[in-house]
Amino acid sequence: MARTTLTRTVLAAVSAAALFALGACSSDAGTETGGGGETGAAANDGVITLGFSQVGAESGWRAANTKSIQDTLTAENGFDLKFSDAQQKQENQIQAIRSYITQGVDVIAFSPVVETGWDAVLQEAKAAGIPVILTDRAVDSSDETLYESFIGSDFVKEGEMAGEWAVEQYDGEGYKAVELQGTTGAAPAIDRKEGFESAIEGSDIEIIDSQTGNFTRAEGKTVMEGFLNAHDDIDLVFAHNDDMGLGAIEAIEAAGLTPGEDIKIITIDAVKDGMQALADGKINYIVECNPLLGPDLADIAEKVLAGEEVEKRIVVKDEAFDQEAAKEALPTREY
Ligand code: GYE
Repeated sequence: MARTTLTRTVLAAVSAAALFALGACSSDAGTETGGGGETGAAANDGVITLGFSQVGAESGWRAANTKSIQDTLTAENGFDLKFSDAQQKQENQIQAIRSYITQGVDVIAFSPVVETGWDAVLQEAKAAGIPVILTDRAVDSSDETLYESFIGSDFVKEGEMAGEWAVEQYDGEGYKAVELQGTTGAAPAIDRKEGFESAIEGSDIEIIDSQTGNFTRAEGKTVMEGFLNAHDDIDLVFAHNDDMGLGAIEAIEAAGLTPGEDIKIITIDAVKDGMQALADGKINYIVECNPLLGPDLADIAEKVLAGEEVEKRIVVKDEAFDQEAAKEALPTREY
């Protein structure tokens, strides 16, 4: 298994970029709402003011994602980054986006904590002539003109890869599995669940319990403690991210069992701590989710403001690691 390569798949080449660029005027007071023909970036010494609303700081993946964005969207690279952390609350994200609209930023980017409920605020951004770029997670909206581009992984595929490996390794053993779901309503939680379930269909692996651990280590541990109290026949944990898997490891060890042996563990992300646990034999398999989205975000923001066509969907391709591959990859791992 090799390390991940970032590849792009063009699903729809043309977006409303040109239209938005015309309307994307920037002003300190945020009163110009477009139609004047000059782009915000050009009108503002070439500096792109980008308002980014991050989900939170819930996981190692999120920390690496934030770092990638902050390290890329620098003054040196021509950006004035306004960054806010929503602490996993949709209302905080909506508030941040409204504030970016009021400030008249050139472009807004965000990673939506949950899939639904964005249309109203995105309409406001559109009315103000401010283009929006989605990173990491998708919105569930029937109006694709509300955003320019969505950069992120295929979460259904990630769940499928996890499920396919489980079937390959364990089908025929009658395994009982428990699932630690990500944040309720979040795209990666919905999609990874769907992908995993479809991959194990027809096998004798059975999911006997499934609850959210909100993508955090602490909640992953608590939920796993509950699973261990309720069931004495757990063979496998499928955790929607490494952090919840790491929390599950703590609960399993506290119960006097050996993670990776008595109870097998499959997770998604492949961040450093997860990869270390995989190399140590405590996790059995990890599907990668690449968090280094800063460079793609910078590139798309520049193109949108220059009136160039951008890809409506940029898929970050993910691979996967077993224990041997983790040992090999760890020394040169970026995150
Ligand atoms: O897998 C998890 C994080 O949206 C892909 O969010 C991201 C997920 C990631 O909290 O660790």
